[in-house]
Amino acid sequence: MRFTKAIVRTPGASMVDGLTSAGSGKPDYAKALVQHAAYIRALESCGLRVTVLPADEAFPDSTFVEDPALVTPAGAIIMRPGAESRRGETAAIEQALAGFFPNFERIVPPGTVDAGDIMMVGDHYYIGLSKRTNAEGAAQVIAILEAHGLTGSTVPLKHILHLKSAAAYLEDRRIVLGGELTGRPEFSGFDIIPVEDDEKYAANCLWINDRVLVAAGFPKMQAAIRARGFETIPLPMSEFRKLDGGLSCLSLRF
Ligand code: CIR
Repeated sequence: MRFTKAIVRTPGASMVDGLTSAGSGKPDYAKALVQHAAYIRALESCGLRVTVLPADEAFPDSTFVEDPALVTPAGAIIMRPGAESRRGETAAIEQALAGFFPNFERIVPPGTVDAGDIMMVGDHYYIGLSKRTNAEGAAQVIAILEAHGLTGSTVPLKHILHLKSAAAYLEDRRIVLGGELTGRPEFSGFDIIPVEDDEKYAANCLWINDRVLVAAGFPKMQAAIRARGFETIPLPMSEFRKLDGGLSCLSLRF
């Protein structure tokens, strides 16, 4: 598969009030803007045309555009975010996607889903059951996928925020797995690239058109991905990490 487009949203100054469990302090907004700009340049260097949405101060976590929508080759699904403070992000993301997708499916109550819990593996979608994504929401996603000839299955999670906090699919059956996902039977048929415990954060890397964006400062992860023949693009992510955000969270790719 090849991606041609991406949507991102500039972080707002209100990001300092974003949700977090990291316990590493508030992000430095000026630094976050610089890191975000580098992220956009990296997407462009992978051949993507990037739509940059303006900061939305009303929603401190709105720079994490991956969560409020799932974009599949069969169309877009508007999520119902698990965190109350993020629910209102969906209206603006739907508006942004309307330029690219003619109609939408929607997750409805009592379902909740953050698309950071959804990992696309070809025509199959793994859906993490987390504090944000409940079984009802996952069942709705699977029903929508199946109506379009795609499939989905669930992966119960214990501690991580989202499925993709600890996993990334690098195409051709290669999958990066760390933390509580290490050794999980759901992924036994894959070519696993393990993440060492002291580099857990780096599991959230991002395959784009045969290059892989990797958080800077994780040399073992970078070496492991390079050893598979990929060119890697290291990106500083410290300020988004303070909000539990990773590389995939910052864009919608299609
Ligand atoms: C949140 O807790 O919702 C944000 N602070 C971080 C979201 C990260 N998104 C992702 O992993 N897909």
